[in-house]
Amino acid sequence: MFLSRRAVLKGSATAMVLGGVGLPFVARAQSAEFSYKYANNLPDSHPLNTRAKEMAAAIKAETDGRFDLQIFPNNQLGSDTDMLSQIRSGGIEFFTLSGLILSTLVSAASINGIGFAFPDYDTVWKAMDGDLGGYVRGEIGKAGLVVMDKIWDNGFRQTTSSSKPINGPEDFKGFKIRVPVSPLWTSMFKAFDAAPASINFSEVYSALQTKVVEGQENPLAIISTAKLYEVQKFCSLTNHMWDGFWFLANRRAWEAVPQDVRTIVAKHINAAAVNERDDVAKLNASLKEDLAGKGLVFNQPVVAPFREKLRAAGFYAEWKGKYGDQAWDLLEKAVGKLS
Ligand code: X2X
Repeated sequence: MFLSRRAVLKGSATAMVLGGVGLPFVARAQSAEFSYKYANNLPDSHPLNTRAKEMAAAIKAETDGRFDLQIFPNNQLGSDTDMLSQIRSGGIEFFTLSGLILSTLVSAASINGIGFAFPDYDTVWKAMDGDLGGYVRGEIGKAGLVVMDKIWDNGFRQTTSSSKPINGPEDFKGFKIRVPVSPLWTSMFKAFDAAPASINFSEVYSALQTKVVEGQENPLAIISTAKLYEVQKFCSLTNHMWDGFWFLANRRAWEAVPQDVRTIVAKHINAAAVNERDDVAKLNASLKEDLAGKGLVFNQPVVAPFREKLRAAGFYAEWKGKYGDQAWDLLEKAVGKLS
């Protein structure tokens, strides 16, 4: 922040001089008062980044160039673990992170990822735009980060593998599966008697390619845009959890922005989130056929035995205890009784 403001001051001094010699476009290009970085872990072609680019242009236009949002997709600025520490220190100003990974800092933030909790998107958006999401955002705020109101869609997660399809919970036994860095993910796949390995998304393609792990789980939009189908054979539509990205801001950087500009920035970020939800839903409808055409073999397992296995392993009881009654009640109010 300090450096970029200094650069802005220097920039406008230069621009004043250059402006006199007939290079007005230099003055325009350097006139942003706030030049903030937004980093994320997804490929450039994922709807999250397509909508982010649109949103950055809308913010620039409506702030008359005062606010310039620079997007760094695809782990260009590091893994999720790196970026989480950068958003806390102010090295980056904005970052989208799965609530499940954010739970390494804010324990309540993984609650939407409880296995088989959400039956469909209607239930997801009602909860995340309603009381459950409000509760989680409150907890994120207490941890010193700013969070935008609307969560972005990652999606319902499916299981891919290079070795075998997953037809029932017994197929997870001993299965070497990559999971993101989050206690909830590890706990859930341990409850299935799988062998989960915590690996940041930046390393997933190569971990699958070199067979460090047999499989991974992600929504179809990621399996497609990150080209995981190139290094996986089977896709089992397990729909085992719903995952979304919270749009986070470094508090000091956010509070340095005047209120009128903040209102514009937040408005466009939240609008982009709502559009991105739509894009991902539409993609999901067409991707199964598309990915099958690329050689991925699909199967649709029955869900009830997976849920039963988690229940029998004490998974729901354990996490109810960890989140506490208040949070768990909000989850059950949204999705029905779980344990
Ligand atoms: O790391 C993953 O698998 C991803 C991209 O889905 C998340 O950000 C949780």
